Amino acid sequence: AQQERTFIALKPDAVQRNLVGEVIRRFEAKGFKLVGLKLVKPSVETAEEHYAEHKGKGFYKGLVDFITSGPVVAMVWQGKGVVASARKLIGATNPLTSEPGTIRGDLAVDVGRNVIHGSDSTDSAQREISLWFKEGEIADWTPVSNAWVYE
Ligand code: DAT
Ligand code: MG
Repeated sequence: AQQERTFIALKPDAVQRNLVGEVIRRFEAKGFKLVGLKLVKPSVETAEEHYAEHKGKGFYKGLVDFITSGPVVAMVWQGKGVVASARKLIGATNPLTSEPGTIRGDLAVDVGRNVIHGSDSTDSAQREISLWFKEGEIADWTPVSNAWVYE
């Protein structure tokens, strides 16, 4: 269960607003393990595949335009229950209704500028990790803090 992985992306607004460190800090402080990290300006093809489930919706084009508008920090985080836990750390999709204490609740206002993406299931996580990362770009390691994070 500690091997569960999720895909997290800091969107172009997060990079522009200098929130990269703040968001990474929250995942580190929680106790999750960073196993993949890169700054990339996504191609339209990658963005469309990433958001394929939303194809046909009114906000799809704007979403693809936005996510491809600048560099994104793509990450893979690993840990017990990390997929669901990351979604809780991130908060609701619309930042106006995200709870305070969540990333979107604390750091964002508009749904089209909501700072961060996180996989919504372990299946989505697998699909998204393989879309954004090659095998050699993910590095597992053993944190010295393991015994103090896990019982
Ligand atoms: P989430 O990012 O919380 O998984 P989602 O998968 O439903 O949310 O949608 C993907 C992104 O699309 C979301 O982060 C912001 C944008 N989006 C979703 N619903 C929207 C809407 N009603 N209007 C504008 N943008 C929207
Ligand atoms: Mg989603």
